[in-house]
Amino acid sequence: MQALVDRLRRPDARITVLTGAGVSAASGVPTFRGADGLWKNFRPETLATAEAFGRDPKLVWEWYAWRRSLIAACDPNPAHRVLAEWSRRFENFRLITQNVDGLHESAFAEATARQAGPSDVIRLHGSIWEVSCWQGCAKSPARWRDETLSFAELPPRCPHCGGMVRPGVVWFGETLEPDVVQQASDATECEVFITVGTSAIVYPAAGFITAARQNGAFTVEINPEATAATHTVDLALTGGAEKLLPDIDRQISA
Ligand code: BJW
Ligand code: ZN
Repeated sequence: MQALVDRLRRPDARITVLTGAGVSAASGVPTFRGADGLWKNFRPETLATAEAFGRDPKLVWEWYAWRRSLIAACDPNPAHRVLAEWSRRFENFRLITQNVDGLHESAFAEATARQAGPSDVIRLHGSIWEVSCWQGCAKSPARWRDETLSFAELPPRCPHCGGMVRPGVVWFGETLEPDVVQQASDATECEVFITVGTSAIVYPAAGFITAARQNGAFTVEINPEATAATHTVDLALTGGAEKLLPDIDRQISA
């Protein structure tokens, strides 16, 4: 722990944090895998793929509408707040998230009194608060924000062509946006790389941990459980992000 704290005491330290569902667990957002995870009751291939959407768009939308309502009732927790504060404190801080819930962005807006932009939070898997036209009709933008909690019909309709819209998230088998991947890849050129609350099994996200190590970063994991990354990092801290991140923050401020 001291090795990490010493590195974080420099305001010009180049720090990158990669988060996953576990960072939002203390806010009440279910993770995907594990005992209480979303995949316990739902099979990914029936809900989180384009094939599943093509087969049964109403079922997929019911799942996303349920998750939207659940997330809308959640607030950022101390882990999101520390990371938002670090984005102000450190000159060279990058935050990459696999999460689609928008809680990093909410914490960032609270800490900085401005909305988070794409370079403040690098969102690998999109946003549950965005949608796009399933047909990709010519008149519609690539995606747009829609925070509706009770849709008049499921699937909701594209205002531009009347076809279906889909959630603005990245499903299995879909390619991530190339500029987002590039930004995340650039962020692995850092001195300290901290992976927080991810099982580190979904790619390309998990590969950024390896890339950071290969780029010479001191790599750290924060997670209550052992993961695919635990034995590859320089320092594995066992515990919840909502406790450990504020602990680290207190130590670097002391
Ligand atoms: C706590 C805690 C607390 C609990 N504090 N922690 C290379 C190798 C092998 C496979 C592939 C590869 N490249 C691509 C693939 C295929 C695939 C993949 O990775 N498959 C693996 C499962 C093997 N990847 C893709 O398909 C990606 N696309 C792609 O690469 O395109 C190129 C391509 C195209 C076609 C063919 C091949 C390549 C896209 C991946 C999209 C993932 N989408 C989802 C759904 C998003 C939408 C939605 O939300 O509905 O993203 S799946 C789901 O997993 C979601 C998450 O972002 C992602 C990661 O999950 P995460 O965040 O790690 O959550 P959990 O639940 O797994 O873990 C939570 C952790 O928190 C646990 O460790 C807990 O212990 C911990 N925790 N409480 C701190 N308080
Ligand atoms: Zn359309």
